[in-house]
Amino acid sequence: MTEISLTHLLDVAICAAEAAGNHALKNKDRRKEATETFVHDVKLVLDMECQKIAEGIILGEFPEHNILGEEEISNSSASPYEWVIDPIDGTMNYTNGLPGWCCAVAVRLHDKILAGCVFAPELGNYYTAHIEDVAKLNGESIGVSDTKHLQDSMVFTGLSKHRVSVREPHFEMFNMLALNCQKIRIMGCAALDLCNVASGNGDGYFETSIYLWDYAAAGFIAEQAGAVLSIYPQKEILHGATVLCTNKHLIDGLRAIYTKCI
Ligand code: LIP
Repeated sequence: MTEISLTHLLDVAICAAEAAGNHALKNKDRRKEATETFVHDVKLVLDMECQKIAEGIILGEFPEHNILGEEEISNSSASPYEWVIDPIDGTMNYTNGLPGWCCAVAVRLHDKILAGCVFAPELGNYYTAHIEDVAKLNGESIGVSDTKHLQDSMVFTGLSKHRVSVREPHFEMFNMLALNCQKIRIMGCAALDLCNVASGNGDGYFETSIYLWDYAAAGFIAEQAGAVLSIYPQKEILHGATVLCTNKHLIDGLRAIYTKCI
């Protein structure tokens, strides 16, 4: 198997995220076209269109690679390379005309992420990293905050689309975060929350019942920016997990909250 350079992989991730993100941006007038509506979620026509655009870029360059996307999975090949795609993360923000959405593309080799890009079209932000380079925002190096105490921290979180009752663990986690952190924020886009942690525009991220495609690229970018990323898989949700991400000072505090709530 020929070795693919990290810069080549990252360039393709950027191209794929950019093409998908720009398609969603150009078609905002169609942002309400839904294929399915759920109690706490929506599936958009543009979700699938953007997934296909990202896939087309990737498979055009690497036809033998595998794809794991929010809208589609194609893992027929024996290739150890897999591209993880969230065509529109922050779907409900996008469909409601809010700017906090993005397209996230990561590539992993034998389940280890090598490169990733998160493109937020309405913010004009490209978050990028590969395994041998630091995390960057629009080409400039970024790093996590140095906040040392939870009571001085701002932590991003979310309420899962799977929430069915107030006894769900994430409501208890939400309460614990609200009591122990200076501020919590629900911005509705896991990938941008993690990128905000990476750039120091917030101190931590903590969410349960979140999917691999939501956090793969952005969690990797946060790690390359100096964050500690803890993933706790949830067996009851395929590709679902509880995800914690913060700087080295706050990780024990967030882990303690998680341990109390599970
Ligand atoms: C969203 C996540 C967000 C979470 C929402 C939803 P989507 O992903 O980014 O953090 O709280 O429930 O899962 O559905 O917009 O791709």
